[in-house]
Amino acid sequence: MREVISLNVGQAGCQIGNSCWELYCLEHGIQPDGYMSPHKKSTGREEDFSTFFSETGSGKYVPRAVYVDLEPNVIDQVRTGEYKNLFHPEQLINGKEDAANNFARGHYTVGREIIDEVMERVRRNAENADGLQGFLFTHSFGGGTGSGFGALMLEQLSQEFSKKAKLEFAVYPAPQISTSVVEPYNTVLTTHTTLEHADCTFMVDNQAIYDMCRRNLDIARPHYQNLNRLIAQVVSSVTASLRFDGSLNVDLNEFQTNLVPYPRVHFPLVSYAPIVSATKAHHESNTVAEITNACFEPASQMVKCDPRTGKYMASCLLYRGDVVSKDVQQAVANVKAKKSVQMVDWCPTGFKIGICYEPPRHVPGGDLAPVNRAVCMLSNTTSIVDAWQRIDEKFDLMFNKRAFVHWYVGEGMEEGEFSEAREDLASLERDYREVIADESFDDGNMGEY
Ligand SMILES: Nc1nc2c(ncn2[C@@H]2O[C@H](COP(=O)(O)OP(=O)(O)OP(=O)(O)O)[C@@H](O)[C@H]2O)c(=O)[nH]1
Ligand SMILES: [Mg+2]
Repeated sequence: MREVISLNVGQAGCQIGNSCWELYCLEHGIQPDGYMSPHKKSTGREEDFSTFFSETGSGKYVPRAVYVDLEPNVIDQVRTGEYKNLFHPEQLINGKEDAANNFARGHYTVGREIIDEVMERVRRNAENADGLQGFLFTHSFGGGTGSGFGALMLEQLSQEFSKKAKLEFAVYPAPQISTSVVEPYNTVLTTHTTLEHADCTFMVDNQAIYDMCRRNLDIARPHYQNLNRLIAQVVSSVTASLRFDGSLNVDLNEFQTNLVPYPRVHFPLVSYAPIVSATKAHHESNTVAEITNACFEPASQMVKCDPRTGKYMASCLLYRGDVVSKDVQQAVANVKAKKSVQMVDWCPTGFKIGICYEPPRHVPGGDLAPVNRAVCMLSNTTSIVDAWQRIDEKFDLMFNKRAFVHWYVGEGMEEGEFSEAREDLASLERDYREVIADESFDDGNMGEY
């Protein structure tokens, strides 16, 4: 059971998808036209193309992916862009008009018109896989299509493919970069609707990524592509063990089992290191110890929150590249000695380690320096509740005045759905708080490695 189907929904979902496929193609030596690069050197490593690509009779590799947007622009750019021949035209689906930042349009009205066609394409991709492992969903929480149509798809996927893993990467809205004021509404509504349908959700906070681009990569005014290429490195790290060999491979199901102690508490915090520009790269030695340490710095986190104020329920460190187990053990021991990392009392298992030998791939023209090793940390920490609290407060400010609610009611939603969704998010916040309700905070309790 290996294959994974990527579902890229709405503008953010599709554009992040573009950066991911650009990177996967580089990693696997596949050209933008879908054929294997003639220069692809045999690395002697075991690779599994079939996880993410299907091979046609003519030797072309086609992404196991479906792109959907309710309007044509973003997908037209794929159709005419450098990777236009990589995809089969049937994988790229768009409607005529977008969801206008409105969850209700994506979920109930405009989205309904296209959902059957989309599910049909997903089904066809699923039939094309021998042992489908699951789905990797990318979308924004804040867009009308990403939130509303994304939720509609996840509901249907959960009915039809209840046994398959559903992992999502979701763009958490940032006020400075956001395109609309109602993103907190869409975020709360989509989270409520999908809470039971997604197994594990990795949030990427645009503000956090934006700050990394400015601070670490010296990009004065980052564009979406700068953000997306960074996000793609993270998505690639999370999925590398499914595609490449390593001494300690952690597969999709293993992640979930380790990271999700209760079904609703499924939003691990992602950290990544090193994030360093080419110009600064030769000042860094980038040892296993350094990149491990960096994961515990707030500047490496994909979501702004303070893990020192919470407790860890689980943590996975996924290394890739030139990394040996001995160095990892040493690095983790050092972190233990120095940092105050608190594990919950009832789950003292410490860190799960994955090592994949494939190093991160440099994207030509990209911002990140070429490096020979990197690490991605996934930790289920109670401090991520900060992110929910922030969005809930913004929701309340508007909803107390019933501001903008008429746009949703105009698409057939009832005000009661807002209250119900908000109630559910309040209970999600409580779920996180209860995890540590009766525990004391003592120093150095970090469990066993
Ligand atoms: N990281 C990242 N965020 C994006 C990108 N495009 C849009 N966003 C963010 O996504 C949110 C807006 O959602 P979109 O994905 O553009 O909206 P959509 O899903 O196309 O929905 P509608 O256009 O309303 O139908 C805002 O928070 C944007 O900042 C992107 O390429 N990368
Ligand atoms: Mg859009």
